[in-house]
Amino acid sequence: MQASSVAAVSPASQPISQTTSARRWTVEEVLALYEMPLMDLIWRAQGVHREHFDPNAIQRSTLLSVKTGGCSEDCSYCSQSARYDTDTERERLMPLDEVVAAAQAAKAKGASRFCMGAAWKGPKDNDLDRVLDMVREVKALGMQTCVTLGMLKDGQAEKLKEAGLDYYNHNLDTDKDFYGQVIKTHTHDDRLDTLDQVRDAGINVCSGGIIGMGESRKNRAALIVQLANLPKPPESVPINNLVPIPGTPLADNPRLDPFEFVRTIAAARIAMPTSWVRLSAGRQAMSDELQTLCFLAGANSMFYGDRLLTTDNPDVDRDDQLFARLGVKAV
Ligand code: SAM
Ligand code: DTB
Ligand code: SF4
Repeated sequence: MQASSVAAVSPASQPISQTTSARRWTVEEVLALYEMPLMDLIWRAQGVHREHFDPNAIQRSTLLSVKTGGCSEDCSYCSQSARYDTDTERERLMPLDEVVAAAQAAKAKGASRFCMGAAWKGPKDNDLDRVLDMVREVKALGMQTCVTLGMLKDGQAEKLKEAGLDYYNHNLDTDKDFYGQVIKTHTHDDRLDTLDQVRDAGINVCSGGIIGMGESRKNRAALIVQLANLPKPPESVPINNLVPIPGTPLADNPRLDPFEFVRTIAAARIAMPTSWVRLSAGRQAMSDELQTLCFLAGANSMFYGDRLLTTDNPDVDRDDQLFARLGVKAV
């Protein structure tokens, strides 16, 4: 097992970027986790979880799509690609005051982090300048800041850091060997390059993936390995269950067994013991009981708010009730 370098409980407000990972995982080792009986796997994941985190605390981030639709990329799952005929309308970059108002509302409802997403291959410098203002203003509200803007060019990560950015979300999304079957307009190596830039700029890394896209269990295990074996594991690891979007190539993909999703959460928890593992897209289609199984398997973060980027998320009342029923506190 990996040696721990953090205190038993790590508050959400404290990035755990000082954590180092000496442990390198192999695909065979993570596959072996997937193949454990589910009860044994959850037991092990919960044990790892309790070594590093308060098991009754869940971090909540609210998402806002600040630039929706019209994206040049061909990601087969995405409602925002200009290449597919989906219900998502193309919109311009949102004005600063509307973004700040949304962040204030999210803070009032109890979100600790505000994550702004843009449907870009990557930001142009003049667009980045406007996002920098958003980061500064949201930070000034006392919230943690996160953006997901696509691939970064030299110097852009440093500007985001100077503006006060806490986290940059950039998912590896799927195993390197499966990537080309889902996305052809950029590569897995392009994603790694941006993650390096974010890391080098001193911004916390948020990187995870999507499951249920037709990948094999081995592909899922390989994705976990590629995340865990980054020079430093991401501080935050979103695990998205595919939200099927009519009009995209993956619209009619067969649904994954929900227990396979739970296994993926558990494998991520065990392979990345000190990372915040986020139960991300797909909660709207999950029962309260399935979400609870994900928390038991080591998920300790989620998106909170009625919308993700272009699709629905459980409304905050349902989430508040679930937290109360479980005796879970938000951090
Ligand atoms: N354009 C930027 C990028 O690709 O990094 C930022 C926005 S993009 C929508 C952020 C992430 O949302 C993707 O990397 C993917 O993991 C997730 N995502 C997008 N559509 C999804 C869907 N239909 N189901 C689950 N996750 C999805
Ligand atoms: C992440 O891993 N999931 C979020 C966030 N990072 C940006 C996005 C989920 C999008 C789900 C589909 C949609 O709403 O468009
Ligand atoms: Fe564009 Fe990001 Fe959607 Fe890919 S996932 S099409 S890069 S918005």
